[in-house]
Amino acid sequence: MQTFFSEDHRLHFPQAELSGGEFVTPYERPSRVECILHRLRECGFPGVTDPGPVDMGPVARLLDAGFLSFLETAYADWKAEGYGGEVITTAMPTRHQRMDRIPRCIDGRVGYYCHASETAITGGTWAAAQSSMASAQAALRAVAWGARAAFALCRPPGHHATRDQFGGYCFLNNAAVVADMFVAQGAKRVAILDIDFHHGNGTQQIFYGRGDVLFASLHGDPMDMYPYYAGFADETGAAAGEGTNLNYPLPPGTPYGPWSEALDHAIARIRAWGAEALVVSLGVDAYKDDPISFFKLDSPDFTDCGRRIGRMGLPTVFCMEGGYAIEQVGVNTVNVLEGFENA
Ligand code: Q9C
Ligand code: ZN
Repeated sequence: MQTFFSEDHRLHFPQAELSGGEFVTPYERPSRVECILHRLRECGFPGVTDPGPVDMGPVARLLDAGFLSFLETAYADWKAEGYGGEVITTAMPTRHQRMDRIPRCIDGRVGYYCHASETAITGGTWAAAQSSMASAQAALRAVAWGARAAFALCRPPGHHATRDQFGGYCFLNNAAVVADMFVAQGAKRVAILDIDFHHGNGTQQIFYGRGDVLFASLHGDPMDMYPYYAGFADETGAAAGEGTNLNYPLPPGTPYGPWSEALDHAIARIRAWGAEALVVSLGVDAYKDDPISFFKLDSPDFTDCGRRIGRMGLPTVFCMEGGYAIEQVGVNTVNVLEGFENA
């Protein structure tokens, strides 16, 4: 399968992530994708294709206009205020506060459009996020034109970004836009399978009320893990989307056995529902040595996981999400793709 990838991801590399009360070098860093590119080459995958420019039409159709223009000018607005550092929020609206007013000042706007303060915006973030989206869209086009599958090597990732909030290292929800583009091209039912270790709260939020896109996520129990306030099993969708949101929260230490049972359950539900196309939010942070996660998958498990996804027989777009064990992120990611191809 073809890989789509833009070098412009490098434009996003904040100096700092707020972690454990300290500023550390962000876990979500450029070397992650270098490691994946290296492994793709090692395994004889076909060349990597630059996606060309992003198509903002499908992005603007799905996401909030105010949010998009916020992202575009956030860093410039921050600098214009006289601030010396990167854009990091201090406040966010919480319970008992007003959610229906968008502040004029940049400090207030950053919090309004954010749901977690570990994630900084730099001068290059908007361009990098657009290039990541461009890769996802190019992969969608390859599949729409007849490829069985394509791999969008997205960076920064997307699945924590809601219709109008960034956070969790994510700015634009690549997988969500791909799913919506499948629908726009005529698919009646599209499934998103999110195997990143973290709950895909952004993707869930975007499709929660829709019956044409099913979202299924395997993740660390939000009682014990970010994003903390979403991802519980009783979140099943609303209105037209009732029954099309499937959460599989799993406890600390979960190994491949129970994880793969949940995967099989999700796959069976997607099959029974009648999905015509599949988007995989491909995070490999369920790996046993991931520095910020608590599952216990080993590298060969990712191959088996890919095989199970491949057996679904659906046109599939893979969008890269998380995975922070730098030395193994390439092997684990490519294992999923190889398992899929050899299914
Ligand atoms: N001390 C993705 O995997 N919490 N995002 C980090 C580190 C946020 C992960 C805590 C994790 C976000 C795409
Ligand atoms: Zn993750």
